[in-house]
Amino acid sequence: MRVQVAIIGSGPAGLFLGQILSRAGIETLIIEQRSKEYVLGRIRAGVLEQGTVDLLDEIGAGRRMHEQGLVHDGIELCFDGQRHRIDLKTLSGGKSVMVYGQTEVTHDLMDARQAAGYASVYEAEQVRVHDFGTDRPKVTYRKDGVEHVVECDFIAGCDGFHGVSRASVPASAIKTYEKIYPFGWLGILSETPPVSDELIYSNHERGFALCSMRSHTRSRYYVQCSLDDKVENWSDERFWDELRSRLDAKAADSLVTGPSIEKSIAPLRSFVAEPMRFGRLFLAGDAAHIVPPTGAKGLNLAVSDVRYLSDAIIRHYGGDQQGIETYSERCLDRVWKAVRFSWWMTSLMHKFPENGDFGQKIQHAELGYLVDSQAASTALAENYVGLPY
Ligand code: RFL
Ligand code: PHB
Repeated sequence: MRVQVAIIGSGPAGLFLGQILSRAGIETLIIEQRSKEYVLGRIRAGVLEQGTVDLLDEIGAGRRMHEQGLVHDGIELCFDGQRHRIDLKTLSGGKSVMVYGQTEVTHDLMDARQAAGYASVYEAEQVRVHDFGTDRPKVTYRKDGVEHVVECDFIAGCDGFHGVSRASVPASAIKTYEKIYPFGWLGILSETPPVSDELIYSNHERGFALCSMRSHTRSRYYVQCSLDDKVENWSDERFWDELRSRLDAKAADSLVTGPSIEKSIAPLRSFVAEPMRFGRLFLAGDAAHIVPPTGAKGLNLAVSDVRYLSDAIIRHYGGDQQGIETYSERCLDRVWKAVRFSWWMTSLMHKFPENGDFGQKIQHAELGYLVDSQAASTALAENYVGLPY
């Protein structure tokens, strides 16, 4: 078969791209190795920047988000047993974030794609990308024992950190930058009301903790854990006790606990691959870069890549190659700023025993400066709500 753009991966990057291009009259095929149910079962991001909210609206998939999502005008930083509010809205000149789960975004985009009748293949095996250094790239995959060949003009590698797209680029053509953090996040989801109206990021001597939510009745909580820790080591009770110990007294007292409905450990990593275009293969989202979740940037960065990529491809079909030529450069400028912010938030909020007493004093001084200085709080706010495109 032939399509204009073959999209590998049905995560947020692939689904947003598919929707924008298909609506612009460009033929796309999404090829995903997992089942729809598996993709929807992954619990991930929860915070959408205004630009992500706007894009979901622009492609006609924002209705449920506006009904069910929670607009947040601030976040709280907790340290020394006290909470300090960062007024995102006032400090950023009127911007907010939307708390709405990645699972729901994915759900809404899958529904919109299906309703419009655009093509997707799930449970594709042995997905491979070929000939992207030529004008006639191809994607091959197997489905139900049958081999399929998709000829296309462009391949969009939206297949996440472990995908096949980046792995298919010769090592000599790509440079990668990586930082692995010496801890992970243990996260749980529970059908309990959130402990507070806003997210709480807590720096505590026992380690970092984050109180987030999916709705007024569903909470998402995380605690910093060691890299070799196992979910099996964490009963619900142990998790709640640990979380409570890392919060201020008021939050600890009002925390409502209950059985977890999901529990998982994620390692923390910063990673960037450069460039993000190899001939007619483009990388977008986690396929090209990973940030630790502390700054809530991963999904939002995938969306900003897709804005640039869809613009480039639409312009290409209008006879203008400029967007294609500058895709990588435009993305990476914003990517590195988000990588920096996520690294900074991670360094500020977590426990790093290897940094010693000096490191701890510096971290503490920085937290104090951050909440006392309008200039410092403003820098946090403008990055958290999302830098301009
Ligand atoms: P995804 O979502 O990983 O989707 C890639 C898709 O590609 C498929 N795939 C393949 N398909 C075909 N052939 C192959 N060979 C393939 N290999 C893989 C996969 O099955 C998958 O369906 O990447 P995408 O679309 O770039 O989206 C990125 C986001 O998922 C990610 O950045 C965020 O979840 C990160 N993140 C957060 N981001 C935010 O913006 N705000 C947050 O609050 C936030 N919180 C988080 C997070 C990530 C977390 N974890 C689990 C690391 C919290 C956590 C705990
Ligand atoms: C989440 O709700 O899953 C979440 C929120 C904020 C973050 C990371 C994760 O920084």
